[in-house]
Amino acid sequence: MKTLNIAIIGAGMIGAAHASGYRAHQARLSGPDCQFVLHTVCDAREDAAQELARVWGFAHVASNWQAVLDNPEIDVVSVALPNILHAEVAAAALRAGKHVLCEKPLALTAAQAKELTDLAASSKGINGSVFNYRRIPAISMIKELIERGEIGTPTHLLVQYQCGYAADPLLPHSWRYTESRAGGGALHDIGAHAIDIARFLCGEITEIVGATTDTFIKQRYLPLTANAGHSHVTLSDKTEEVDTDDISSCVMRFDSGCQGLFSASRVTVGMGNTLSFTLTGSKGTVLFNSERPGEFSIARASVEKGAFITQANNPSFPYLSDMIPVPHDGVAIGYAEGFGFMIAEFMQAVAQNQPYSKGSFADGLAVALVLEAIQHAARDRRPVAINTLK
Ligand code: SOE
Repeated sequence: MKTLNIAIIGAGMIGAAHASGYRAHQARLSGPDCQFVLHTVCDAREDAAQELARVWGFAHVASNWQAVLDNPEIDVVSVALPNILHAEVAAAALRAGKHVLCEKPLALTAAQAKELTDLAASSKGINGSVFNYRRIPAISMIKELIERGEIGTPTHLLVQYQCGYAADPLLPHSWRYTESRAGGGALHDIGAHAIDIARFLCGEITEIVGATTDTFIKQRYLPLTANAGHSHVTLSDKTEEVDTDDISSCVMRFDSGCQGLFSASRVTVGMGNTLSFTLTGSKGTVLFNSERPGEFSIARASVEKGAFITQANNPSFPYLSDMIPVPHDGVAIGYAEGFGFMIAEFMQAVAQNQPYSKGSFADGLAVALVLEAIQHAARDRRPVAINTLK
């Protein structure tokens, strides 16, 4: 029997989402041929690693990621570290022969993402980028409806990711507010998901026609103690410059001819964590908002005279009938389940030694190219064709 030992590198806010996903699907995906083991949580802050391991039932803790990669027992690695470490640790994990699921953004720059994707193509490990929103059942259902031609040819996508986590000027400075450590701000942290969803629903983006990226809180106080996620801690009296965007927006074109309008904000008070879109097709329109993740609305010219109909929490949506304990009409699911469905698909790909297609490093690279094109378009105030960056 094959044993697949899992390690999570990074015990911060998103490391917990990885841990919960592996925990949720470990037993179900283990069988007579293959056994998944929750092996190690690694973090430079050993107490954080200890706590995450305790809560989700991982057997070991470590504080040095290189030692985890050197351990021949480890087969599967989740990279859940600050952005600056994604490419370095993912590359080292691939070279060590591991299967790698890496957080978004895949790298700080498109060039780094390309190097990593090339390495992945010649490595034996399976590679995956964290694009969990594709696995929200309502979004997967919308994708199926588009493929079935229910809304005709997509002509316009308005996609937004709005958060309020950075709206408070007293939130401490951290790696998220420095381009050399984060790649970008709202654009890379949450915009990456929105761009992935745009590609998932409407295909390749070919051009950023125009863009603007702005920082509204230009200085933040340095913290006196370590902080993870978006937590408030005691502040020092020293400030440091913020050089990553609080809000980014662009107009974009898709290969299909569809037109796109994108915005990502981390300073929108009242919006905790909201990904939303309106997709217009030649025969209908679809609406989605992640604050109601189980539902979407659709209007079709040919049905009910084009009136909107809302479909919610229906076991006919992808993932719901076979992945949750209560696949019943009206039983709602949320962020953690969708994240877990992504982890489960990655585990399945690893168990079967099959490429993981719905969000590979190649998708991470495609998103990195679009993020960089938005930055160039904003800085130079000009249109940027994506293929000029390749
Ligand atoms: C930002 O608040 C954040 O934690 C992102 O970094 C994650 O990628 C997103 O899934 C949830 O929100």
